[in-house]
This record gives sequence, C-alpha cells and structure tokens, in this order.
Amino acid sequence: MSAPIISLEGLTSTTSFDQLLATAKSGGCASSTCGLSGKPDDINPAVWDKIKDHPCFSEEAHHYFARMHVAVAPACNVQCNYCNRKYDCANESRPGVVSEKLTPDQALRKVIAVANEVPQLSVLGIAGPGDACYDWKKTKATFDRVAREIPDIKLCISTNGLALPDHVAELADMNVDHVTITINMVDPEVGAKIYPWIFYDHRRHTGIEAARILHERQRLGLEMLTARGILTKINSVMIPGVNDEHLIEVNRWVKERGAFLHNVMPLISDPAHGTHFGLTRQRGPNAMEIKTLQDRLEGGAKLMRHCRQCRADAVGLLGEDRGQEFTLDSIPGEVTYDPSRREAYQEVVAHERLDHVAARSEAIGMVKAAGSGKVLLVAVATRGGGRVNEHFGHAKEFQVYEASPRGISLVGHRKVEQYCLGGRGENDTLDGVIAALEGIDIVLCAKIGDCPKDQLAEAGIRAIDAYGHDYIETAIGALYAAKFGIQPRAATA
Ligand code: CLF
Ligand code: SF4
Repeated sequence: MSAPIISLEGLTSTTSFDQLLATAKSGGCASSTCGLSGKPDDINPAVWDKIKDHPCFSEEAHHYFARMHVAVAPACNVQCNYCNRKYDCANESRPGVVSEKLTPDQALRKVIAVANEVPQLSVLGIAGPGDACYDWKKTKATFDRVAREIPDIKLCISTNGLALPDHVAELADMNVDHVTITINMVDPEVGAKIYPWIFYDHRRHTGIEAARILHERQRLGLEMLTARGILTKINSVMIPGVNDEHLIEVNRWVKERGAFLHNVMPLISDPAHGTHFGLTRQRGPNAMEIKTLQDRLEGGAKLMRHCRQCRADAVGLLGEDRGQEFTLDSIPGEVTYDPSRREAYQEVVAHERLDHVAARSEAIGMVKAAGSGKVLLVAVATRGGGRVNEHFGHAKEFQVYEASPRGISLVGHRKVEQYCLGGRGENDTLDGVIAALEGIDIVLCAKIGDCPKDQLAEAGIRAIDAYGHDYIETAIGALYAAKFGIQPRAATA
C-alpha cells in the first residue's frame, strides 16, 4: 500500500495543522472523485453524500470528522428513569455532567469559534440538555442563525420523539438530514418500567397510558421522517432485565419503518446521579453484554457501534471532548467565520480516505484469504485518522475491532483512565485498564513500555507496538493472517 499523500497526524495541534494547510494549498485536490471517496459498495450515492462527513452516521467518517453540540434546549416533556434533570439528557449524553446553557445567539458565537479552530468540524447537533423538539423555538432559532453563517455545516438533532411529529415539516425545510430518536420500547408494558410520566397535550400522563402515547408519537415521527428521506438513527438504552431482550423486537420494528441506524447504548446508572435507576441499583450492562446483544442484532437494522455517549456540549472527534476549550467566557464577543481551515482539511481528508479505503480493502482480503473461522478481538489506541497512533499510556479509550471470516469491523470501544501521567505509569490505573480490556486478544498502540506489556501478557493480552502509525485495518489484517493463515505481504501502509 502506498504511503499517505499527506499525514493527518497531530491534527489537534495548531502547528501541525498549519503545516498541513500549507501542503494542501500547494498541492490542492487532484481527484475528481472527492465527493465519493470512501463510499462503501452497499450505500447509494445520495445517502453517502449525506453521511460521508457525519461522524455518527458513518463509522468511517468518525475517524476524520467532528461534531459539536450546543446546549440550547433545557426543557423536557418526558421523565426517563435513567435521567436526573440536574444533568444533561441521558438519551444522548453521559449522566453526571452538566452543560453551560446557551441562548441561540451565544450558541452561534460558539459554533463560529469552534469552526475557526477545529477544522474537522462537520456537524452541529442539538442533544439537550432537555429535548430539542420540545424546546423547539430555541432549537430552530439556533439552526437558523448557524445555517446563515456556515451554510455547509450539517444540522442534527436528538429527541425523545414525543414532540417530533409537530416539527418534521420544519426540519425538512431547514435541510436537517439527520435525526436521532430514542426508542427504548415498542411495548407500552415495557415502557411503563422506563417512563414514570410524560407531558403531552397540556397534561401529565402516567403508567402504560404514558408509554402508549410516547410509542405512538415515536412511530408517527419515524414514519414522517422516512417519508421525507430524512435519515434517522434510533438510540436505545439497554437496561438489563427491563428491555434487553425486547430490543431485538425494537430493532426489527425500527427497520420496518425505515430507520437508517440503530444504536444500542449501555445504561449508565450510579446512585450518585440521583436517578430512579441509580437509586434502585438497576445495573447497566458490561462491555461484553452490549457486544453480545449487538451481535445478535446483526442482520437487522444496521448498527452503530462507535457511539461515545457524549455530552450535550461536546466538541471534537467522538473519542475526545474539547468542550472545556470553548466555554463562553473564553470566546470573544465578536467572532467572524473563516472557512479556510475547514476547506483545506476537507481536501486533505479526501486524499487520505481514498488511500485508507484501498488499504482496508487489502487488509480485509488478507483476513478472508486466511480461510480461518477464528475471531480476533483487537483493542486499538488511536488519536484519529484511522491509524494506530496513540501511546498505550496516553490512551483514554481503545477502539475495539473484530477480525473474523466476515472481515474487519469496529465493534465498540472501552473507556479507560489514562495510565501514564507526568511520564510515569500508575499500577492501580493499569489494573483498571486491564480489567476494562476483558475479552481482548491483542492491544495495538504506537508505543508501550515493558512493564505494562508484561502485565498485559500475564492477563493473557498481547500488546504490540510494531505497527505504529499504520492504518488500523492494515495492522489487524497482517496480525490475523500471521496468526491464522497466510503470511502478510506487507506489514506497513
Ligand atoms: Fe450529536 Fe447525536 Fe447528532 Fe451525533 S452525537 S445529535 S447524532 S451529532 Fe453521536 Fe454522541 Fe453517540 Fe450521539 S457519539 S451520543 S450518536
Ligand atoms: Fe432526561 Fe432526556 Fe429523558 Fe428528558 S428525554 S427525561 S432530558 S433523558
């Protein structure tokens, strides 16, 4: 495989980006197929055009593109048993963190500031801290302002669905192509265990009646979106013993109604969050339970497996959160949008993606040619760009890939505490990292010291840093072929 034309390494650093920009400007984009770079064979060009730079709707795009959320919608019309209103909407965010609430004008200032500094930015999402459709005036005012200033940014919302049917026509008018609905049940008996009440048609409803109304509104909203060609992602919170088995039916039901993606997320439940489920000690699923359910859902509605349950004010690539760099008091009162960095980045990515697609295809070919029925679970330390480019000790998460006779695919991630701080590793932290890597066969990283490598080996996990800065799939393909079949033709991209 050829070397990348321009490296995407270190894009979060301004210096690296300026170098990148200079290179891009001198070379420009020679390809006439930029708009199609990376398109998988099973996706039609019109859909690919909508998702190709959306980090949530395309797994491939999430290596290159970033989203930001603005917390403009604090009001909500539903009570979920996993939510405490002190915190952000837990349908699309981790509970336990609170966003700085913004007016639409403040949100616009923030989006411009981020767009000027974060060239990967491609999507603006409104995901709370309450419900984007119930708090509609602020959602719409924010989208109107941002679309005027930055016309090429994609607009995206996440909603519980109760007020969604009232706003589908306006969403279509505003060219919102991506909507997420949280659907945890299609059986109101199950719903009554998740939603104590809803507020609808000027009054509060409880129990099975509340769940039935919510279900009907979600059905109507999903069908209206599908009819208008707006792509929908369904988020479902997996609650063991409450709706875990039921999510198989949910998956089938949403597929029949045209959902584009289904994202099964783990319940995050902690008594300290003060939620009903937290206080009643309802546990969330562990990483292997989530994976097992997702594996059972394969073949139904297409699954999203790279969600990071980000905050209602998240900024950056999905695995990072740069929100704290863009608090309101750090942004000047007047900001003017400068598109140059985003435009240059998009040119660079178009090149890189073509190279990456070819490398991935070759790697998958190697795995299939090995002719083995074996499965390999590989945890990868990466900073983005689809490469093995993070040191083991600096990783705050590992992306988990599965290599099997079906090919190589991302199947999840494991969040960890950073092991190495200030140049030395902490043993207690390493124990936590090893526990988080349960079930993993191989760790791939850009660099690892002997001590953590040995301790991982004692836990039955092989750590390898020989593929630093290669494409992830290239490294995995070579390892799989070496372990189970043919010898790799090339170990580097
Ligand atoms: Fe935000 Fe959600 Fe749009 Fe993405 S997030 S509103 S679709 S732009 Fe993405 Fe974050 Fe998961 Fe949401 S990783 S929580 S799926
Ligand atoms: Fe909380 Fe979101 Fe549920 Fe509203 S819809 S109760 S904000 S999790």
